[in-house]
Amino acid sequence: MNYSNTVIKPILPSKEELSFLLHSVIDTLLNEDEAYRPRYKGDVGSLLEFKDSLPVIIIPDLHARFYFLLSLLDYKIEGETIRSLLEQEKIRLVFLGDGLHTEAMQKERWIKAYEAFLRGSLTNPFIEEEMAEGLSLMTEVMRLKITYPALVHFLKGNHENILNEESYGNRPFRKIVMEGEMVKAFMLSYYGKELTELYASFEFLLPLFVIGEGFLMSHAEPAKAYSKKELIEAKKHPSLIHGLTWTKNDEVSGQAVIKLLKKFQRAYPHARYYVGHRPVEERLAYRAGGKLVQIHDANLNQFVYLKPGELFDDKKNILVIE
Ligand SMILES: [Mn+2]
Repeated sequence: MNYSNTVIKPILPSKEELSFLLHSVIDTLLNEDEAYRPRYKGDVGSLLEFKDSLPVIIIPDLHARFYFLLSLLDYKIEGETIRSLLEQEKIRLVFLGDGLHTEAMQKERWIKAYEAFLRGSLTNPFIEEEMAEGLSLMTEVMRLKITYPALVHFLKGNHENILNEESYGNRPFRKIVMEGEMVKAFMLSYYGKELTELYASFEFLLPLFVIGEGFLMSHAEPAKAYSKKELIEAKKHPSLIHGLTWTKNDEVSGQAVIKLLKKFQRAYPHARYYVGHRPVEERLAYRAGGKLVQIHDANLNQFVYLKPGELFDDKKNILVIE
């Protein structure tokens, strides 16, 4: 089903709705089951470890593609929608992060929003439309997380930085115009300081790394072969947050991927490491000698569907929503 042709239109969540969802999702994230999200000194860790045989859906960077998420939930696998499979606890969803900021497809709108921003208009119709798409998407992600805490996981990407700050492993962001600064200004002006900071707390609580049966994941290619302890305690180490969310193509050798697979996937010699972050042309790209699979194609609404232990085949395991 293609929702962009229907009447469902993204709208900005009200302050009350955003506040309610943020408080609920923060509570959910703070109380995740230690069976898959180990803690340290009472704090929630940044590592997710799944030891069951549930099939997994890996969703690359959404970048405010609200209709992609709606279509994904209605996508049928072996005759059942993903939403129905979630209700039956038969599937797990892992989002690779980067929920906000539309990309090149909305270049014109970003430029108009920037012109208004330069004139001092922080909440102009262009940024409002942009944020309606981004926040409709993220509030739906929050609802999913609250409803299916053990089955829906959203990893922190470099765009999970609503305050556009340069601390805690974050870096300010700009691509087409000054997206990071404009979104921060919009949030402060439209929702106020308290809600914007609450959104930042939600982002900070997101996990960073996934170990499953036959797969590893993080938003970006890992800069180093971190230990399990480091991954659990990642929030204590800004360099580690940065090293899992910001790595550029060819910035690192790919050795970390190979070492991490050896360390955490002893039982699965064909295991792969899945990331989003850097856009790819034509569905996917392989790095690290074929061990790293990059799946963020901004022009396609695609995802990976994988059964634990299954050998990844890019012709079979990457599904595209038409
Ligand atoms: Mn990214």
